[in-house]
Amino acid sequence: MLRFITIALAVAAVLTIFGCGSATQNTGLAGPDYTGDHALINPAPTPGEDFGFDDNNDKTVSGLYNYYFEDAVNQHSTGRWDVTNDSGKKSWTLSNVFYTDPKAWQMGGNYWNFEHDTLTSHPGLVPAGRRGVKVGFHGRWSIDPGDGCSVQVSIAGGPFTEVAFFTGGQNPSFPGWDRYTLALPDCGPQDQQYRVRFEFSSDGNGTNVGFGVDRFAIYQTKLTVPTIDPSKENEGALTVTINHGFVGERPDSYDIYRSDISDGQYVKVGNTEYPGTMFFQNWDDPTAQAFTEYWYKVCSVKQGWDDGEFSNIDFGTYWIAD
Ligand SMILES: [Ca+2]
Ligand SMILES: [Ca+2]
Ligand SMILES: [Ca+2]
Repeated sequence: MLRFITIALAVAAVLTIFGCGSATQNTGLAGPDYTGDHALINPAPTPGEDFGFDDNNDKTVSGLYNYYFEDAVNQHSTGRWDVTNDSGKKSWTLSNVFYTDPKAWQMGGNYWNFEHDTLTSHPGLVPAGRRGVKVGFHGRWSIDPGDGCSVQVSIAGGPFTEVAFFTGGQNPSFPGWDRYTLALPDCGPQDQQYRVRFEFSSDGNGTNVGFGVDRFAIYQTKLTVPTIDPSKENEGALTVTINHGFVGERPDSYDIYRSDISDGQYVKVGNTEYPGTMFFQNWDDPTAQAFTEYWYKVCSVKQGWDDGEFSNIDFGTYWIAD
């Protein structure tokens, strides 16, 4: 008898550790199937992309990003999000445990069994045809295996679909914060409202800290801004050397604009593909005349993006070889 009890306790301990007892799974959740497949589980953090805004200037214009919804998460954030607490206990609250002073959204700290709570951004309008739309935020999470936080998107009032699911672990810098960037669907042929939802749920078996969200945005990274260096005394051709920008979204190609004088009217005179692997791109002006000075500026272009900001302006000349 003692031997049987020992085995039974060992089995129960294994079920507790792995959270795989069928009786402990969530039932009746309105969201996606938490026991089924998830498109992306525990994505790796994405260092390198950060937002210029903070709690003092969270409506600022950025040279690097187009923001469609942004929130540094502060004392004003209750007016920017919708919160539901569908089964009582803890709920999404503005916490003093933050990445950027003074607040961050937090679900739990610690959460209870049988939670079901949502945090949904107000709509952000994404312009027609926009590609490369992303959601970015700083996250701080520690969640038991049977529980999870689903990040979802709704477009034009449609159903929420899952983008990523966080469960059974914690972010690498925990109890610090890590930055996450997740791709969202392209915008359709008309302007569309995007909303992002964090849906947290827990089963009846074991709890943990929960999920925190700070410095959040639905956004697009702007195109890189090149610099140019046209030839001054080239032999046989006027060559515009385009040096790639190293910050921002890589372009499909560059548009080259030309004018006869530095502050004159610039007209598009060519386009050259972004070569990708090269450090720079040389473009020979096919209509430039020898011994004549021309002025140039160049911008990045890509389908689904606004044209990038113009490069520096510079002049070029060439002479004819003997
Ligand atoms: Ca709750
Ligand atoms: Ca904050
Ligand atoms: Ca649990």
